[in-house]
Amino acid sequence: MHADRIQQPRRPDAAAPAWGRAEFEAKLRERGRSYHIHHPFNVMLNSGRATPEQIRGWVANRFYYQIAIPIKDAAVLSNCPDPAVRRGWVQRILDHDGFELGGVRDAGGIEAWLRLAEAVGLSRDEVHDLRHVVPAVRFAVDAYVNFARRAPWQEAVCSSLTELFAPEIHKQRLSTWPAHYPWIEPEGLGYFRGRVSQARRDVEQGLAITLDHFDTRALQERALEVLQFKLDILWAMNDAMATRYGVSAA
Ligand code: AHQ
Repeated sequence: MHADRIQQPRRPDAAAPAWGRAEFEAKLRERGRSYHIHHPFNVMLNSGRATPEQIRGWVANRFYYQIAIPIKDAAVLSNCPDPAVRRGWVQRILDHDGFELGGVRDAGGIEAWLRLAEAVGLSRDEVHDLRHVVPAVRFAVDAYVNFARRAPWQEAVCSSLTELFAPEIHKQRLSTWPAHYPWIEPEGLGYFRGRVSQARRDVEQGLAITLDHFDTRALQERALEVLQFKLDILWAMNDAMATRYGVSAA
């Protein structure tokens, strides 16, 4: 995929008529077949075959992705001139960094991830200092943040649409981990519970912007390329963790 290429490659079908809204959304959703829920490392995690070391490795490496999300979302905000869009998008930063507004306090998703880390037997320090993050996870995550900084803000919005498929993976963890991994304190899974509804809310805004902005066939093909770029980032993170921690045979 060349989503990050500055010069747009010529597409043979660019002159074709644009897909209608429903068909374009269906094309986006079809890319779910390469979502990382299907990656062997994730299948191992959610089918109960992971060792504590593999789970701890996944939690510690994914922490780097989690702390990158608000940085990525701030890049989207900094590139977006539309206050109405920013008002919706800023919620994503609060979801992760937490907030204290008008007496309402929420510790945020990054704190919830640290509670997950403690629940799987990691110390906060060893997660915070990123000692376990393998190079290719770091490179994949940095590629996402740098893409959001440089791409048109609508493309960065489109790249977040891997969350079309996220509620399923969060629900899958919630429905399988307690039975497979009784040694993990249940409250450690709180992050996944929160993300089911937050991902759905994210997608409402992100999908509407994407369906509105990418309104020619060439732009729609570009949107699919951008989504595939982000799907590949998630896939590559799993490749890196599989290489470092192994994938226990089915
Ligand atoms: O925990 C996740 C999260 O906060 C986000 C934000 C969103 C984005 O802006 O790209 N994507 C995302 C995702 C999260 N968790 C992943 C998982 O498998 O737990 C899924 C991932 C995504 O689908 O992009």
